[in-house]
Amino acid sequence: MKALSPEELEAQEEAERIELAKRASRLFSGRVDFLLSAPQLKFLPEPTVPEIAFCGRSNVGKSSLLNAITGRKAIARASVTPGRTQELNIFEVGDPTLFRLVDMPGYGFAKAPLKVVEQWKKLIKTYLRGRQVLNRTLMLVDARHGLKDVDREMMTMLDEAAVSYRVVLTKADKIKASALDAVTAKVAEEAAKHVAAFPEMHVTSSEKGMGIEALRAAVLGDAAV
Ligand SMILES: Nc1nc2c(ncn2[C@@H]2O[C@H](COP(=O)(O)OP(=O)(O)O)[C@@H](O)[C@H]2O)c(=O)[nH]1
Ligand SMILES: [Mg+2]
Repeated sequence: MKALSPEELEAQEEAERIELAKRASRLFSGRVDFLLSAPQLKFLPEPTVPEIAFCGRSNVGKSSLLNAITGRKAIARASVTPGRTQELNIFEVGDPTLFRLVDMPGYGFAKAPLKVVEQWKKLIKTYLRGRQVLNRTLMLVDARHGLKDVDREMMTMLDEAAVSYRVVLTKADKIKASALDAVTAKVAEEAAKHVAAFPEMHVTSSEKGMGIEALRAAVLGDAAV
């Protein structure tokens, strides 16, 4: 077989990217259903298909991003009470189910009692370490705030569990382009020091649809189905 020239290789990669984006858009406009809420690991479904988890601080925009990726208005019920959801919410994509999306409980809300925080950490740690079908995690970071210590702690937890993750900046529409560039560079620089973090960053706005198409394709690629 003849080796491809750099130009041919690039064209081929571009064609693959477009194909993946098309497939992702088709898939997400098909069946996406809420399956269950698991307050404890024993309530999780059988690990029969790959899972992609969404994690981040309360109010970072997890539910909104899930809605945007799946193109639904309220599948993940963008919550009004920060930190109320202390459960793993599972969604299924495809018919028959090809993979699952897992909305993880948010962290970093100020008023949570220590006991709740400890329970949260235990649930998340056990899930991250033990879930063999977990293919990738999306680590959401509010573009206005950048990384907080609770995010760093989460990233270290992911590093230790050897779960690779994509850093996704959310609410990009809320700040100026120059500020967004600065935050993106700063977060990317710090993410580069985490072994399990992807070098590629995602800058998104669920509100404006920015970065959603690319993230959708990335999620499908990560699910590897
Ligand atoms: N302007 C803007 N607001 C957003 C965006 N994503 C989420 N929000 C708002 O941020 C708040 C928290 O969002 P939610 O998805 O419930 O966060 P969660 O707690 O992480 O699930 C809600 O008021 C959303 O409307 C975004 O991309 N742009
Ligand atoms: Mg939510």
